[in-house]
Amino acid sequence: NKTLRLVLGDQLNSNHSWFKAADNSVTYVMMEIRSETDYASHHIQKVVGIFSAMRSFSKALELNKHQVIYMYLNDEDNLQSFEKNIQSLIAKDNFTHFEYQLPDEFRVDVVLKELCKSIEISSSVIDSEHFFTSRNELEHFFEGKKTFVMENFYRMLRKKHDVLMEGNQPLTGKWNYDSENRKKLPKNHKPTPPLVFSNDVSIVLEEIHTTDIKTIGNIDAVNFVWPINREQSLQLLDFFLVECLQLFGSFQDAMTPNEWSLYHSRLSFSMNLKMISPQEVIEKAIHEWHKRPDEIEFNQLEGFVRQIIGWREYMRGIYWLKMPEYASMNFFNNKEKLPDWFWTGDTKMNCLKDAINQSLNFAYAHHIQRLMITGNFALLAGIHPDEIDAWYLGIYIDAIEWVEITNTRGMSQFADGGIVGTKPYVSSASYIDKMSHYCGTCFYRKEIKTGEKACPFNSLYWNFYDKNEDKLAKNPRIGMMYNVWRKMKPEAKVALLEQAEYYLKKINEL
Ligand code: FAD
Ligand code: DLZ
Ligand code: SF4
Repeated sequence: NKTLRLVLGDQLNSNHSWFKAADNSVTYVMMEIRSETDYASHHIQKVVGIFSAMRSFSKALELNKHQVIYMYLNDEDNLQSFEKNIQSLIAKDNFTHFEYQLPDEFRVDVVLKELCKSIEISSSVIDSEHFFTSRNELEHFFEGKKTFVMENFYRMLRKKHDVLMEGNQPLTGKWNYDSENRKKLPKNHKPTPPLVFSNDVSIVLEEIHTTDIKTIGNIDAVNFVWPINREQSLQLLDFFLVECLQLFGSFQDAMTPNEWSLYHSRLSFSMNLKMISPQEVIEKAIHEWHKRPDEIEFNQLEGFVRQIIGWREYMRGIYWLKMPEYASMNFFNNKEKLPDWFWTGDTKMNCLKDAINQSLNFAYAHHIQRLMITGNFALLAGIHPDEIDAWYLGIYIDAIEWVEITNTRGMSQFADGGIVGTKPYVSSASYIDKMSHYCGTCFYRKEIKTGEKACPFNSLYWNFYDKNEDKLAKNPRIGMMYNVWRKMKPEAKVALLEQAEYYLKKINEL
């Protein structure tokens, strides 16, 4: 009896029931392969981070007496895909049974199901034991409903898992604190510097550089800032709880130049690779709030809990409900290419320059930068959702398709026509100025709509509404915008549309 168990690069969950006790009849396999490095132009920090975390996980398994086959990227017998490597191992080492954990990506799910049909030995699949919800829990919850309101799903999960509840009621009597969580950073406020690691990843980096793998972005190979194992992930969590949680909610939507993470946790990479679990993150956050009730207001805690037990689980559920159709949805029928400067950060638009450059330098941008700077611009400019998805799937260290595509195509681009969001997240310069300190030092002027130096967001914003009137005017949450648009003087409208057209024509020079 010999069992082969596959551990994917985003399944580094040391608390999984598989690893409770070492078993001589079981061998684990982990593999660095081209099918995974090449499905997007990943940020170099993402590939290095995932490989480093995988290597560290396999070493920890070996220390705990598990048998592990680790296939390095450049190993001669590495056939560079899950199915080929597994078929070859089964043939070579006479395994009698194959097991894997439910993958989080639709593509890999299909590959592994096909693989199990093609091999002659028996096979089985087990849960990854990471999420609060199962793959189909959202589908069951919304059965028969026309809309998928995140808030309802979130409340159900708070009740079901007894998170911040008093019997059947939310602790403090209120479910939602969003309205308190929209503050701009005060002018002279100096945010707490982020905890960064100094991992030496030069060996992994050199190995990647010997191949023709295409990557984007920058890296400091001797001071790699991201956590690459469970211990560092827990350190980052502790840092967040002690230093950031008390201001997390207040400044959740705030942006300021040269501060790349503010009071955000940067735990998405650790959680998406399953080095830490959403349960332990939430439990520790609640514990911290109990410990320091005078310092941590409830809105800060609820804002954080909502992102994890709410949005994160919700996006996973939508993904499994709507894939594979979701990946080709294009509600606005957008067709344009991303401007070149999305790959270089070389633009005069201050907000975009800052968000893109920090993404290239850290493989990270916080939520509101992704949504209201890069995402907002891409939607206003009518970029094809495939182009936008490819960019987001590559550039962020936490980008795994289940949570990338639902956020990008859904929340940010409204390409799903309103499954995830009730209206498109678009804005002119006034919102960006309200939430950030970008406009003051920008080449463009936030208050100008047409003519030289007009902020491109202003004309593109009205152009977007004008162009998509047939699809949006009936939306009750947007009707008001159309009243404003219709009441505008015809010459003002023409000037706005001409300005937008001019900017779209020279989009690469913005
Ligand atoms: P924090 O602000 O500290 O939030 C705490 C945690 O809550 C995060 O670690 C994350 O696990 C969870 N969370 C917060 N918002 C969301 C959300 N909208 N959906 C799911 N989980 C959420 N998140 C990814 O993990 N991977 C992606 O590829 C990804 N792509 C995105 C693309 C776009 C266009 C947008 C608008 C959002 C995207 N997000 C993605 C969601 C969110 O921006 C990131 O989870 C967050 O910025 C990660 O940083 P953090 O850990 O510091 O988050
Ligand atoms: C993202 C990624 C990369 C770049 N490389 C690997 C890899 O070499 N081996 C691996 O097992 N996983 C990798 N991953 C993460 C996978 O893409 C992820 O496991 C699938 O998307 C399934 O969710
Ligand atoms: Fe961005 Fe416009 Fe403000 Fe410049 S003026 S930072 S382009 S919103």
